[in-house]
Amino acid sequence: MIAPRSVVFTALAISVGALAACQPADESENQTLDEGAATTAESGSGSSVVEYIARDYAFVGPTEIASGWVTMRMVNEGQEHHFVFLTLLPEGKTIEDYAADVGMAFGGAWEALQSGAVDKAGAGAMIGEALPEWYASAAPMGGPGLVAPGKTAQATMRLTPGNYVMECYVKTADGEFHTMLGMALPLTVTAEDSGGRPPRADVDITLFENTMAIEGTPEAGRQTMAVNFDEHPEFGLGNDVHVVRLEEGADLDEVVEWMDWMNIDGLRAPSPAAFVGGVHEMPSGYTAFFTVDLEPGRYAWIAESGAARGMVEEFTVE
Ligand SMILES: [Cu+2]
Repeated sequence: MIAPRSVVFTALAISVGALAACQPADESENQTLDEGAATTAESGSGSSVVEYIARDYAFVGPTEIASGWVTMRMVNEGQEHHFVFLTLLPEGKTIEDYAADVGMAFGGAWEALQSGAVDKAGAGAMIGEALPEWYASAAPMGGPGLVAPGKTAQATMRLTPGNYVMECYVKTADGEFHTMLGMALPLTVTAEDSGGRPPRADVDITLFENTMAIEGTPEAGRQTMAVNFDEHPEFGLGNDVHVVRLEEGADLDEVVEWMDWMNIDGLRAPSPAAFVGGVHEMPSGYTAFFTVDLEPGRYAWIAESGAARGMVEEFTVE
């Protein structure tokens, strides 16, 4: 049984049918990674690595950064899981417009879901109706994935200049989106190039039409994954990849259920397992990277609402 299309989108990731129209003209450059350069994310100029601290509930860090390859590192000093979801706003739109128009659309649907007034399909339809037309020209631009308290998430993206919103829409135990409690920060990406280079990847992941193709086996220690976004969704956005550690007795089905914010307990504290990082979705044709520290044990690659559609795969680190 295939869920109605309106159900399957991640929060703040709906109705971006015109995504192709807002991709940068030099998008093809992005696909040519410099395989010969034995660089790491850290070896570019200082400005290519930007650090944020996530607290319950705020991001602390720069609100203006250089463009090009940028490594965003987020130290989670809070008591709950956090992430950064980056949205490139259309010209002339601000974080205030985003909060008022987009935040309200999701907030309203979430209230209706919680009260039982609508099911997930109904909530999806509500969001579709409430979102402003301009949101179709916004673009998801990655950002470090879910990470447990005390851990650091790191993702590397190629960012074009413009006005962005950084946000975390994990929910508190009371069911409030962190976004609404202060985890939304305006970010200006300037025309100045960061001088950063894409890192070399240990594992290559390609997302295509709700599938996850994984090449390579992660080893213990620091590992970098390349994520190729090859999806061409007709409506809505593509998927993302997060890494969750499965301690003895962890129930992967429970984690899958948790990944969908439209579930009452979805993305809501406490999380059923500890995440170690990942990267959020980008437009089709982009490649992003994320770096994680892996200890021997059982893990899974998992997408957000895509998890329920089978975008989840266990792996073991020896
Ligand atoms: Cu958060």
